[in-house]
Amino acid sequence: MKMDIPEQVRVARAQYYEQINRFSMTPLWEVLGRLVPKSPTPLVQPVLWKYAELREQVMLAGRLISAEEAERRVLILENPGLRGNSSVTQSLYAGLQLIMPGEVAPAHRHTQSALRLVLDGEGAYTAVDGERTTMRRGDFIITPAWTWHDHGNLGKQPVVWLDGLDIPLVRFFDAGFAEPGHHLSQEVNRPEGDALARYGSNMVPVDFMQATNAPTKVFVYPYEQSRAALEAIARGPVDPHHGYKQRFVNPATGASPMPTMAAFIQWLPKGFETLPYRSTDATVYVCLEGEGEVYVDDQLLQFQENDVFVVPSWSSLQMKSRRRSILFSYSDRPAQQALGLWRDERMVCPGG
Ligand code: 1HN
Repeated sequence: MKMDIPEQVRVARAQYYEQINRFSMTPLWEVLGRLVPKSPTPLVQPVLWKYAELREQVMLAGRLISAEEAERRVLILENPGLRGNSSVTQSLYAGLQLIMPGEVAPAHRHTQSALRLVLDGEGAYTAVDGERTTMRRGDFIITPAWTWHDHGNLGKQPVVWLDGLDIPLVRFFDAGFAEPGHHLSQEVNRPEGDALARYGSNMVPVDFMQATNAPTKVFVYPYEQSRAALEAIARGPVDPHHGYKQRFVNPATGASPMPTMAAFIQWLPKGFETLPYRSTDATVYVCLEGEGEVYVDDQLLQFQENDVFVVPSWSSLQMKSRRRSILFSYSDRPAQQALGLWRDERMVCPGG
């Protein structure tokens, strides 16, 4: 209820606010509506980065600084509503990383969890906990919290991938720790493919038991496998809000691969138009194949291969594929679910 406030009262209140300000106090009633909104009021904006522009700029960085000097040669994708915060959404970070032939990105570990989506080039590897995996386009690779990781490029082409980390979330909790490795590259003590064979083949080692929210030991989800699965699924019935959409899991538990971030991959048939959908997890999308357009509330974004776009919390999302499209996405959904906060809504009619 809005009431007219007499001048005398307004002055008295203003004086009082100044007085309590000196004691580091402030009146709740002036901010209550903003503190407890009826529904999310995100600062995060819908935004799309064209890969052609991203690539051009990150290649320029390749001439200015080495991966070793930079530690990680990355251009951060900052949401226009959150400039200066290294954030793509309130809880998540996104960056475009480049590694040139012959370079290494030195070993380290930190409490932030990271995921990678390989976009461009061949011949690089990521090492996680003593095993290297060759990075191929579309591969979804994870480095869970506090695992040693380093990258290298043994090939002849520049390699570019998207990094997704929970940096703002960890910063929010003031729970960030990091440690440099003892060597530039960590020692390799398992053959390539070992973790995927042991933990990602509908089996686990005989005595293996895992805590429900522990990260998976599978650290690469090869695109070849995800794509083949989508192709098979796309012969069956389609979800009107999502097309054919799958959630990546820790195969030992069914939970998300890491406790703070979920990752998804979806297939939209040519010409398919989704019904609008919204959820409280602001989401970063990457187009792996195809092209199309999305409406984020009233804003139209057109995507092509390797373009990156952001859908804010509780914004209605409607997608239309011009060609058969494959989209990867990630969000903080498991963190929200663990805290009992996550909501979603399948909307019935466009704009409804
Ligand atoms: C990191 O460790 C990587 O390992 C990439 O490639 C981006 C951004 C902030 C902090 C650590 C990587 C990062 C990062």
